[in-house]
Amino acid sequence: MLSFEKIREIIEDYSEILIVTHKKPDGDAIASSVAWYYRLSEFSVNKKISLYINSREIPFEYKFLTDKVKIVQDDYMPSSDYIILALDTASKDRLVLPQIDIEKVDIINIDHHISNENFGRWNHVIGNSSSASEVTAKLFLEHKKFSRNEAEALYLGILTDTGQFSYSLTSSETLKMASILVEAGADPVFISENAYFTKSLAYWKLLAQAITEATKIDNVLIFCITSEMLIKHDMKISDLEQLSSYTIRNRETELGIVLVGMNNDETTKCSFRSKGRFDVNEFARRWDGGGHKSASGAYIKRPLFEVKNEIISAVKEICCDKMHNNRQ
Ligand SMILES: [Mn+2]
Repeated sequence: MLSFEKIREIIEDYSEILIVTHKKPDGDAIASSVAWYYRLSEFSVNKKISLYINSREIPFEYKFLTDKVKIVQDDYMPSSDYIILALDTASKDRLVLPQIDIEKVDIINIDHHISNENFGRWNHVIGNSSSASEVTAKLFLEHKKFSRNEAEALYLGILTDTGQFSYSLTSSETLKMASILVEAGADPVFISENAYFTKSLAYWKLLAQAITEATKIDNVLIFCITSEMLIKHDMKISDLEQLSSYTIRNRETELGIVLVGMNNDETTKCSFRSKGRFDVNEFARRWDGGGHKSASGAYIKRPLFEVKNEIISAVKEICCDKMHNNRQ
């Protein structure tokens, strides 16, 4: 475990800090990265602070955060003497970087995934924390109060990773931190409007089709989004952020699954959501994925319909039995 002071000591030995996060960044990934960018830019004036997020993958609803900061391009080359600060990323292969050789770089790994592989030279992983943004907020408070920009970013990260304070990792600590962030200038109305009320009608039409065509097995609901559906509704994969949360927002579902076909359905992105009684981190591990007990995911390099059949079999064999047993 690291303290803010320790992180400060570590980065003293480098002339540049490159902040990075995971593929298909969600609200928490973007928010925690942006917050670190603000904090380090402020006190490390003699160092270069660079932020890299694949700009093509930033969901529309979080652009209000990234529009205010400078993000380096894909062909960016850091100075010879730099360190990576990785946020919200469970394993090294999930990191998205500009064109650099990660094997030669020191990494500080700050995260909250219980599946985190501690891939950094230094690791600060709090597995029971709601979000990388909450982990970050606690570290920042050891140093000093939040600026308004930091507070806005971190509130957004906590809000989205807790499903608007509804998932099981929402603790009294989380809510206290949200309160401190609001006191520091985060505007809950403005942030919620951006994060949740800016979806296009095309998004809702896609969701309607996904619900209409969903597969339901006992208390498991599976949405299947094909590449063709994305084209039909003129949507990108990055527009689908939060879609998986709709699978469990009804009283019939305990476990929700969203399968998205990528590259013409040749590869499959899986998201798993649970109301908390079923461990989806464990479930995702069957396909080398991971995450949290109530939210996890996996990328499977096989066609969508092959994966769908396999997941349906797994659901039939294991999930239903397990949930029946849990209820007894
Ligand atoms: Mn997160």
